[in-house]
Amino acid sequence: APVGVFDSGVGGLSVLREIRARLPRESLLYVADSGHVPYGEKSPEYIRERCRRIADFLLGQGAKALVLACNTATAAAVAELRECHPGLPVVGMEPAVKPAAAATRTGTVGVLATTGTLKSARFAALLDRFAGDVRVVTQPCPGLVERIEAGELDGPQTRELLEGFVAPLLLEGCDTLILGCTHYPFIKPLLRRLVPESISLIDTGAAVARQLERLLQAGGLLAGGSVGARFWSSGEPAELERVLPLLWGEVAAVESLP
Ligand code: DGN
Repeated sequence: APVGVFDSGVGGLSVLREIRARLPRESLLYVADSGHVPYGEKSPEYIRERCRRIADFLLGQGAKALVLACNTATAAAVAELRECHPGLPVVGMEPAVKPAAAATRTGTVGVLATTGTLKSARFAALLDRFAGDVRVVTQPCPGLVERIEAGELDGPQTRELLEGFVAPLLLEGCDTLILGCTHYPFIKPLLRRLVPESISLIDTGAAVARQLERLLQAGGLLAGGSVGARFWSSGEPAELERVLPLLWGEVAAVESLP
């Protein structure tokens, strides 16, 4: 049986890549909710409704586990999805506060994420639990997801936008930046060029792939052979098809999400 992965758009492909690298024998289903992107400024109720529908679709396709490859969706909906589907492995994203707090030398950590993630109770709980004495400076990044959705990972507009978000974090003395949205690993090369070499950049995709592996293993659910990925979009399938070679590294057909 396949693993179902979804995001508001193309961001979750950064997580899907980590899953492919870690678990190459799993077959993968991916839903981009591109007809409703971005989630960042939407209400938690709206996001929960979208997650419910997409989860039902993926389970209808035979998914044996779900990955919410979106920090914003996880903050709003992971608890409810786990409640509705007891026994189903459900993996969510969260900004990597714990590893960042362990890594910082200046004692100040910056978090780049969507407004929805930063405002969530889940994020507040994460800080309570793991920030300790470390000062955490948050930076919402409205507009950045839209640039990445368009496949503009390196253009002047994306660069200018990102510079504006990062400059205050550097002024605050952050030496560690958390990429708290699954879209952002795609602009990591650009970000790397914009900040001094001494700044660490931390994201969560690889840890999520490891967590998925642990859950599949524990449930005796690891696949033994089938490979490949299938893609759906709630927006324009041709748009996702256009950016897949760049973001997924392969050409693939995209179906319309029913
Ligand atoms: N990729 C999503 C995240 O990780 O938060 C959010 C993107 C969005 O829809 N704003």
